[in-house]
Amino acid sequence: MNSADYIALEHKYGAHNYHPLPVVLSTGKGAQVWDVDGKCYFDFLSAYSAVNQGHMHPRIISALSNQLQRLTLTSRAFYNDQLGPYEKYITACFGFDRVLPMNTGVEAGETAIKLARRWAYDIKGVPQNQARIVFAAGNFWGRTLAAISSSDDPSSYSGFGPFMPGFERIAYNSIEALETALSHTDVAAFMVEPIQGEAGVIVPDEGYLSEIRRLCTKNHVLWIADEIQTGLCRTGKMLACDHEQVKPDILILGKALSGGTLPVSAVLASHEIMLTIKPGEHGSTYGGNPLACAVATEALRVLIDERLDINAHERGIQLRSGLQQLQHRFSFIKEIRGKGLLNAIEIDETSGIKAWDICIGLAQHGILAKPTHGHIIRFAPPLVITENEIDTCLHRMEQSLLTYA
Ligand code: IF1
Repeated sequence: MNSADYIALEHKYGAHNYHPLPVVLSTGKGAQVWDVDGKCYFDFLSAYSAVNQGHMHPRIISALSNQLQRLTLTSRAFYNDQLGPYEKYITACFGFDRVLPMNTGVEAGETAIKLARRWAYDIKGVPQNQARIVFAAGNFWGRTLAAISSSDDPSSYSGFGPFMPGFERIAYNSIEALETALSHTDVAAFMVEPIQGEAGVIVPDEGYLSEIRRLCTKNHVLWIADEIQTGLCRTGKMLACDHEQVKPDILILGKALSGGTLPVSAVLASHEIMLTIKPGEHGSTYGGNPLACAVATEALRVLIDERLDINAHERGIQLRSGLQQLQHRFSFIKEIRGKGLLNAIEIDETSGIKAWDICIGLAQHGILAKPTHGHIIRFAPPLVITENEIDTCLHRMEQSLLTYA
């Protein structure tokens, strides 16, 4: 079978909930992937930041295959010999008392909101069913009914109502809006991404995270930091919050927590917050399974041992510098944004040039990237990408964009 055959199968038998680029991938290694015809690409999407450690990292695959020979799933009806050591390790990594293991990122978000509401009722004293959660405009934290209830993106929420009550949205990167919202006594939490990924890599002003910390503390409101996309070295620090040395009350992680092998997410919090949920009040079939714990432990160790935070920082500077040189040559590149290896370019919509067409051209030149919101292209390669590989990719980008010169 060739690419067209695989695409036809997905079109005929699958839901049409995505519009993929016409590329059919079959193998991957490090920053590169290969399609069924043997063409090699540099992956500048990284499965939306889930393969920070690179495709098929040998240490992570080894941890996976070793545990696969022993035990994959017990449910939490019993203990297992992987969960406790993993919980001790990940809580020490991030400086929290406790962790609640889940699977997908959106489940971690749902769990964080449930914890915040329960804390609001049991600890803060908010009247039952009155707890409010504040979100930022432009947020994206998944596809569940609660997640889309906080969204202001019609492609996320249209046609799926009615929506979750008790959710409020304020302008992102606005300290004034946050101060006003948090002054209400029934607010349980403010849930926000330190850099907004899906919104188009929106980097807030320096100091915004510090002000979130100050205002949440002042108003006895929990800060939930959604680091599912920005965390795990993606922005040049282990966590994006580390750029301002601030610590949220609840930290949610996912994606690269498993190095791109299987869904693993985590919610980290203090004793006070975490122990508001009692046995039998929350969970999931696969949450904390031995396979996930073994893989996540090794995925974290790889990030630390290989100093992928430093490489993300240095390669990010190199990439944005190269993109700025391209911007001088191609005026339709309206803006370059990013931190570490979470970057995006915004295409000037008045140019008539479509981000989709640019991505098709990039794919022909061996660079895989995907547009978001029609005119923004995310550039987020695996954090293992080398200096030479970035140079090679910048050259290929230039060759591809010459079409529009
Ligand atoms: C899709 C977007 C990215 C996330 C943040 C939680 C989650 C995500 C900051 C939920 C997930 C994924 C979902 C995937 C595409 C991708 C995405 F384009 F949708 F918005 F990355 F920007 N918090 N993002 O980015 O994690 O439940 O998916 O494990 O739904 O199309 P999940």
